[in-house]
Amino acid sequence: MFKKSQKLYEQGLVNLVGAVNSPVRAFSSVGGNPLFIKKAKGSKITDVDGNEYIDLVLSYGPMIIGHRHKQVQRAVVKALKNGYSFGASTENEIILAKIVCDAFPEMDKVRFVNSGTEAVISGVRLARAFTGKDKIIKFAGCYHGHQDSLLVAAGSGLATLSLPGSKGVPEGAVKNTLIAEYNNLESVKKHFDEHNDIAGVIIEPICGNMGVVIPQKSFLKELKDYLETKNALLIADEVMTGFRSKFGGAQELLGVTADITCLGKVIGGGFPVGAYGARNEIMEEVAPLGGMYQAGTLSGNPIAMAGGISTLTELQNQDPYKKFNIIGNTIETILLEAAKKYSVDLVVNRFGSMMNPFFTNSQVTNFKEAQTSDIKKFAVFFWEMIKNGVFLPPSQFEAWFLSSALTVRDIKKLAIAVDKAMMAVSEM
Ligand code: KE4
Repeated sequence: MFKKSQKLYEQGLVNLVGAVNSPVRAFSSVGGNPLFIKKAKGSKITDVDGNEYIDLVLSYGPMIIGHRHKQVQRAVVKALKNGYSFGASTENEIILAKIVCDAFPEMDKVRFVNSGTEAVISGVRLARAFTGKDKIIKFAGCYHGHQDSLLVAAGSGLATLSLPGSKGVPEGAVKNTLIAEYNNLESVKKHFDEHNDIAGVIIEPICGNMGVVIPQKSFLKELKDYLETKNALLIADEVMTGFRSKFGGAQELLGVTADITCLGKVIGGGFPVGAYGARNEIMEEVAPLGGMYQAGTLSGNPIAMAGGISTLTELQNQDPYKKFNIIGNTIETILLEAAKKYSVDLVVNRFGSMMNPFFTNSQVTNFKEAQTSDIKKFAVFFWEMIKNGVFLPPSQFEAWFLSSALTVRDIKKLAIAVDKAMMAVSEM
């Protein structure tokens, strides 16, 4: 079933670390070797052995309207005919900037970069530049890309590999990083009682990197109101949530407005685009207007901009968010009913089109509770889903994503796969 993937894996080990370019793709926490993908179209992805899967990874979020959408392909091919990169401004950057700023009420200006990590590096630097303070609070289990100062108590790949932090990050790089507990405002206030140089708090408004963890009802609003009393900024890391649960930010659905918003994934539609944005008085700190420096050779790349413009335009035309809720609710029900049928402890956290199961009987409202999930059960479930034609993120601590290309037939096939996978878990 996976002969060619196995062969490529062995070849990949020669010049690529673990045969991958991002750790989570190594399948470390589910065992076995990584799949190598050949192509994708719509809701499906096909590996090099010709096995086709319903794709709930979507490149960890970007492929929200499905793979190889014809509008995106048309726009990108057209852009390619004008050239690939100029190191100078192009009209596409203005077009995408307007689409993004119009979708975020408090965002007057945006700066494009090449990844979510770059967006967060810049957003954090901007908070420090604007406030003149150094410390940043992050929440255990949230992941904000691989910049030194936030690679502590992080989720996603670090949680997957059970890494407390990263080697190579000097003590000095994290001395200005304070850790709080998601959904626990007191754990934030404690830091303000002890420090008077906190520039802000960075948060995933819906966390997707512990698996999905949802803010309890008034947590974000109370956090923002509290920060205003402390002249500190709220930085919303919407790299994953941006445009995923509404055409704009999850922050708006949660009744809160961040001071700085970081974006990625969907806004590039599979091409490398990150962005950070804020109201004018904050963004005017950024060079060439202000003294906060940030730059990039391929920032605003015209091909990537074409990918982003066409993806967001198609997404806005489709307005699939009601459909996402219906499909998401259906999949949640399928999972819970199968767990009940086979007496498997299972909790499902979902927010719109991002969701995932935890093999635990505890509620999951923070990183500690997420870690009560039985990752051995997850591994068995994962491989059974693969064998039955469903591609999931190979980690308990990642969100599943829905695309608007999913069909009723896909959901029926997924239901059969879930039943078989849950039965396999119950027989462990
Ligand atoms: P990138 O640098 O990977 O584009 O974005 C970093 C990032 C920042 N903020 C949030 C909330 C994110 O989820 C991410 C990246 N997400 C992971 C998946 N959990 C990317 C997949 C990977 O690391 O291979």
